[in-house]
Amino acid sequence: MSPLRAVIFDVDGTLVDSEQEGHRVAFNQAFEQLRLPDRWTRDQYRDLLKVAGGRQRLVHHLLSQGRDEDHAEHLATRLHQEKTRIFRELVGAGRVPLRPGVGRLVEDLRSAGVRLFVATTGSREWVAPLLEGHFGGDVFEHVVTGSEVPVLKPAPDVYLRVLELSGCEAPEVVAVEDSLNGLRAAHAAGIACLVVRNAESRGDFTDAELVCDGFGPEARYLSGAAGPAAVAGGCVGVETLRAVARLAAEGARR
Ligand code: XBP
Ligand code: MG
Repeated sequence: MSPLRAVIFDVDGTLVDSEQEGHRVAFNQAFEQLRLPDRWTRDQYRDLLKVAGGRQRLVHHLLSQGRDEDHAEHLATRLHQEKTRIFRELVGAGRVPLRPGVGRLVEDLRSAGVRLFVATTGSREWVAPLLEGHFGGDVFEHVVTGSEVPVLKPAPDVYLRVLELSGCEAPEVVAVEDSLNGLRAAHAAGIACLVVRNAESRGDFTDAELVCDGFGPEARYLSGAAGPAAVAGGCVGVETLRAVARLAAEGARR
């Protein structure tokens, strides 16, 4: 019997292609609304993604612009409230699409009886309507967002909270991520991780149990002990996640 009991999905960059045409657009519109000259280019934003959490990303940017800490914290709060409002509108307008192939994977996992959860750094104000819009209300048993945990990825808090809520043990679970912060958070919680890289993914993913470059027919094996057979046929499927789970189970037995 497969040891795969549950899969925990990251949101930004994993379930949805949300960063460059979504969050970055919302951040730039928030700068404009507050009459600030800052605008993030694609390259700047890709580099800023190493800072998890939109509000923390703003603090990092504002400090780098020479603002003092109190001013940066106060301004980041105002900017992030405005950005979140704008991003919710983008979600409502259908401007934050699923990544190709991930909707099929979610359905296949659900049909196979695998329990589904979400662990994201994103804010609940937009995560809830985004998941409702794409999946309805009964696909993910629990959704833990950056609004509910004291410390964001790469800290394990959001994943540990899902383990607590689900009653699952780490070796029975596989995380699906797109970023180094996400991989580190999953591993810090003792959870094996499939990384599905996207155009914004940067860093060394060598430690991941499996790395590929898409969910759909174009998916290519890139690295990981699960091996190329785990992505045979060019799709990330239930058997892909089961191959990662077997690795985790073997690791737990050592
Ligand atoms: C990615 C993030 C988020 C988004 C912005 O989260 O770091 O902060 O970039 O969303 P994940 P907020 O990949 O873990 O879903 O502005 O709401 O933080
Ligand atoms: Mg992500």
